[in-house]
Amino acid sequence: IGSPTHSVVDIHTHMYPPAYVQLLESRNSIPLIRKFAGAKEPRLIILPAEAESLDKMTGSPETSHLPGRPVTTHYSSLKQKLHFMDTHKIDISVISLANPWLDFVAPEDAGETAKSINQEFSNMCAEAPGRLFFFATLPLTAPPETLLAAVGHVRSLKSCRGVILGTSGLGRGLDDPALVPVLRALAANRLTVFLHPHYGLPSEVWGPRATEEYGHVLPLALGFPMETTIAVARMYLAGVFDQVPDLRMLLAHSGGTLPFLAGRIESCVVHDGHLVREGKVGAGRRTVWQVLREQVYLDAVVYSEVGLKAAVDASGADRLMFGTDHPFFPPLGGDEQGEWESVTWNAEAVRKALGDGTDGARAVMGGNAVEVLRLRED
Ligand code: 5CU
Repeated sequence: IGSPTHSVVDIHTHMYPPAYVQLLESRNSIPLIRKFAGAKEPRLIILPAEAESLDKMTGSPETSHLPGRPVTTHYSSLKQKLHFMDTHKIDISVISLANPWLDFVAPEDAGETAKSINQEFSNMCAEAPGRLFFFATLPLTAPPETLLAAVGHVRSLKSCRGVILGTSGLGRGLDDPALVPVLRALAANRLTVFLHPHYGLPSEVWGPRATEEYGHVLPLALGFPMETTIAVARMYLAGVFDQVPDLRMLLAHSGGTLPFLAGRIESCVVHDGHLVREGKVGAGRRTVWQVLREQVYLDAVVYSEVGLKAAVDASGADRLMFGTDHPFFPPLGGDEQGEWESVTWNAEAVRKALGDGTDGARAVMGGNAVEVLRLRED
């Protein structure tokens, strides 16, 4: 999917460094990594539905019915990440820790845990100079001074280009005024915030049949994108984008459903009596559309040209960046060392939405990431 003159960059690609794997192995409640008798690989169990399956488990279940997903070499091995990149002709990857990051770590441990994990990411990048950069992880449960010190630490790491952030923020969401100083510090240091979901929607919305019958489809396909949509809508309504005008956010999964629903959000704002009475719908208001074009970037991890076209229309082809979501969505039953269909679907969506070999397609496949994340700089 690459070419000699135009870099292909994967900005949505996760790694589980050994220290994080050990942390998850030491746990008894989600998120955790557990070994099961007869299973080749340990299992990563992170979603509430998987915890339910784990709780219901009795005896030794068949290895085909284990909860969670297998922790293959794709999760932690740098050699494997580089092989995956080579297989898919990806020149540069901007790696990040996967959900749920350090959201569960005790306040007193969070600062040091973040420091060592970010250092591990920095070391991995140093092993493949020019090919790897990273989004760091913040100790969000730590006291405010530790959290701000962590921003200072990650900005000093050569290959760090931003931070990956979940939607819970300090525990009360991203519209929490207490988070504003952190967002200001990130913006001041030109650290892009890669916003990624984890919590989805409450399990009840999936109905009583979901756990037994529908696998992970509903929380991953619908819960994740709705979570992102809601988090950004709350930030918008709270005025966070105006309070931190230099903040730049890269939204996972093409912004959830934001490109599709921005018009509806706008209409609901303009027709809301409470907002109008409070003077929040005055002439100086920036619309959701403006924020999408001024402060937001979207990844291209949406798997179809239909969703991608909406993302292009909402934010512009100059604000979209290709991603793979590796190591998630491997080919089931296929060769994990070969091409992954999940990757080719995303690359094909870019070609179909923007045209094969066009400037727009090249920008989305890598040019935008190189510019926005300064990937040619040391
Ligand atoms: O398959 C999954 O659970 C996931 C996940 O947890 N995080 C992610 O980014 N993609 C897929």
